[in-house]
Amino acid sequence: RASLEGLLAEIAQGARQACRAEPLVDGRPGAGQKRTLLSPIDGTTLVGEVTEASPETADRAMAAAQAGFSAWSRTPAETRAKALLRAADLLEERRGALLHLLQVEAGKTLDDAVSEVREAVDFCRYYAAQGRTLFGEGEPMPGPTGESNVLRLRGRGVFVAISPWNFPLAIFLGQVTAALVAGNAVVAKPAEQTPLIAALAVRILHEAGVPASALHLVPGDGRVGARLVESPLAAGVVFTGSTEVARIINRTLAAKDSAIVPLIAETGGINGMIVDATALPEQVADDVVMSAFRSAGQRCSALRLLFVQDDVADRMIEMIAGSARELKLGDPREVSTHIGPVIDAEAKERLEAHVRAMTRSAKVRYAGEAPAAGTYVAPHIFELDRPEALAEEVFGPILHVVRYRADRLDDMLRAIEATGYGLTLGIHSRIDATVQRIADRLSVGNVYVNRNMIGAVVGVQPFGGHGLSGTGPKAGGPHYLLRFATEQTVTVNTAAAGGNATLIAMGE
Ligand code: UN1
Repeated sequence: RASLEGLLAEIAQGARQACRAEPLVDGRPGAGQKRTLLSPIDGTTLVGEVTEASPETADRAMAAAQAGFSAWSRTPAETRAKALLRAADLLEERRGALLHLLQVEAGKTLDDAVSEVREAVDFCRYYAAQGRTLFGEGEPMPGPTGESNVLRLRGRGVFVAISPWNFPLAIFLGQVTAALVAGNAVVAKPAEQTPLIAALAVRILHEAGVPASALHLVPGDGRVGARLVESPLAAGVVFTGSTEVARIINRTLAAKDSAIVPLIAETGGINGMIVDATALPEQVADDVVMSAFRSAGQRCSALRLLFVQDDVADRMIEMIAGSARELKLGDPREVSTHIGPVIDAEAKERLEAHVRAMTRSAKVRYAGEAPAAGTYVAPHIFELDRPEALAEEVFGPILHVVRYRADRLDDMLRAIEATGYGLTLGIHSRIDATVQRIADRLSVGNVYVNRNMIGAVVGVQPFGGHGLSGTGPKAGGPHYLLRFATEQTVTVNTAAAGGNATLIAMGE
């Protein structure tokens, strides 16, 4: 109770800060078009104002980053890591303002907002720890006498970071800090729906010691993103968002004459969960509701397609619907709220069109109710005849259920595979052999057994998938930073006149 009151007081205090986002090129405001941002909570409350970068501002940011790269890439990895650690401390100090923005700009519940600040802090600390070992002096390689060989990792150049609105702080910072600690200069474009929290995160990183010449911000929509990706100065792109946009970025990069530019993409999923007859019903109900409806289903990890063994299907579905009925939908600033709004009117329309189509073609097993004002979408559970009836990722609080016969489990696994996605998978079973067989059979990135399937923890459950779900490597895992770097081997003939042995001390 006392800590909850403290938290609410922190948020009230944080809410007093003026909210503005503008392009930041070398730390100075850049030109662009102004736009006001209204909260998804009610569609009318003014959250703040954003200046969206003009094409010229985007170009200037790329050029400034290119200039800033040389000094930042030669800054010792230890110094770069320290800036991230300082940023983590500042994020904790400014938690109130961050929570406030997560709630009013992104519509997050208090639980979701608190977890997100935690995740952002974790990313900073984790990548700092990884970065200081990976990007140090370089690794001596074995070789013949009279020669020294060192392999070292270095930044690629200007990294373009394009991030989503569903984790506007954690994923924004995860991308940016990974690129920075690896020695890249960064031009970051946050989602057009959530530029304010990104702007605050950039101010924090600058204050923490990341030079303004190494980190530039360009708010705007897809046109700004396209401009950055098309730039001949882009040495790498890190993107989280839809599969469709990842494809466009891929094509743009593939057409470049200047270089082969890598893309690190984390995209969507039609994530499945398999529940067999041995699963514990109460546990299943809790985990399904959490996985499908928390964050209003707006997580790429969320459960979309639930497979329940037919012997227990009716009982399970009734229990799940019963748990869903307990969920409180509404203003996310109220502590008792479980589900807040979806991000904007466009998302609401798209989701409601899906609900209408499913209501016609499938069996409605649960239909919730949503407040009229703001962009709320009522949670729904539909029962489908066959898994193929869900053909695309539906990014909201809508769950689809299919019942299967035990001897047809393989057909279900094939259906999951046939979606082409491979992000998260849930399994509820008390038979080890079943769990093992399913996990072995499906090539998905994150498998969760007898628990919910969202909320991957940095450094604990590295997150990311394959196929249509992304390129890997996994965010928050030990291999992530490697993709942000190039490798250089330096071979020195130490037997040559005078010996150049000093060159091998890669202190730079
Ligand atoms: C996303 O929705 O883009 O596991 C990523 C989770 C989060 C990641 C979601 N850590 O739910």
